[in-house]
Amino acid sequence: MNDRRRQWLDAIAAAADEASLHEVESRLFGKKGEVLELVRAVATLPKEERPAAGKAANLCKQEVEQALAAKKDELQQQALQKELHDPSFDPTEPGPRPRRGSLHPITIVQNELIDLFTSMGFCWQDGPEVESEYFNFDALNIPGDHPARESQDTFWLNDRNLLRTHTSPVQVRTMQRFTRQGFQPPLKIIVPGRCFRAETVDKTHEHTFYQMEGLVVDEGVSTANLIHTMKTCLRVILQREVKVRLRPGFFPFVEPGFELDVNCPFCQGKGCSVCKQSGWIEILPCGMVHPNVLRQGGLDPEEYTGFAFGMGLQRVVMLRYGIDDIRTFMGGDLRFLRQFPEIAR
Ligand code: FA5
Repeated sequence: MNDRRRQWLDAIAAAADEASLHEVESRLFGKKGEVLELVRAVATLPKEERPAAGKAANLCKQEVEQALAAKKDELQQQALQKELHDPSFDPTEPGPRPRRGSLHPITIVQNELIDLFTSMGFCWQDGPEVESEYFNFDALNIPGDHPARESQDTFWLNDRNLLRTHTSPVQVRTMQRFTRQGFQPPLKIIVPGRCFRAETVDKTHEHTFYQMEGLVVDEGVSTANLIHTMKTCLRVILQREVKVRLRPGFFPFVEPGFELDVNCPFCQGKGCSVCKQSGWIEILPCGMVHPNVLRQGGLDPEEYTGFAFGMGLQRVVMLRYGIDDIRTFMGGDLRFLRQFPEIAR
């Protein structure tokens, strides 16, 4: 054992740098390391020899371990000294800068939409996330027993307030404030914001998600205005020319109501797994503002008409970047977030 101990200590002493020391360490202490084999071999000796041999093997192991640790220290110090005395090394130079982080993709698209709509004369409005039953449902022409209330599974709070299920309540809030202050249309607003529904989370549904509401009220506003605005918005956000189609859709606060579909950008309408072979992706519920909603807002539906839309922001972001699972947005995985451009310095 003494010979081998000597050999091991010599091998440690002879290591010229950290890499070769690491090699020696693996040879001695790796899975089939020589030092560990020595300790294990004690068990194969006759019973009466084991205590003495075990003690000697452990002492030897300790000595080799200590020599290894001391050599590691020495080599690290040497490497540091070498670096410090390298004439090209400037200790006053700033270290590598930490990443500044990137905006969340929902924020990126939300900001672009705000820029786009404000450039078209829309004004950005906000509203409370804890909303009253009146603004979330009643003011939007959704009667108490209407099944539409159930289709948006609501997180109720104990005082008949709720977590808003959509951004549409800000339509009536804004119209009321606007008319109370004595203004008359045109009125053009967008409302980006967080919404909440008691939904089972899956690839396309979250309990907390983002919408962007839009509302335009003026004399003579028509479906043609709605289609033009939506096409412009989708072209800018999806960064390509888009074909759209309107299908009837039911929402009590619009009449007529539509589901606006966009020609599938992944297959150019030929049919693929993303669009479920239909060639179209449902992206934007919208419609002409219901007369009762205009009345709730203090406006005369004989005089004014309007359109409204409620875009699911995550869905637009998923289409834009080809993301196929909504849960990645809030999953907290930095590898996902780092794919988006770093914030400029
Ligand atoms: C509404 O919320 C209506 N307020 C939209 C509207 C506004 C219609 C104005 C007409 C006029 P809907 O429940 O379909 O509609 O939701 C709108 C969009 O929000 C959906 O197309 C979808 O993109 C998104 N959305 C709805 N529920 C979820 C959810 N659980 N997770 C993620 N996105 C959702």
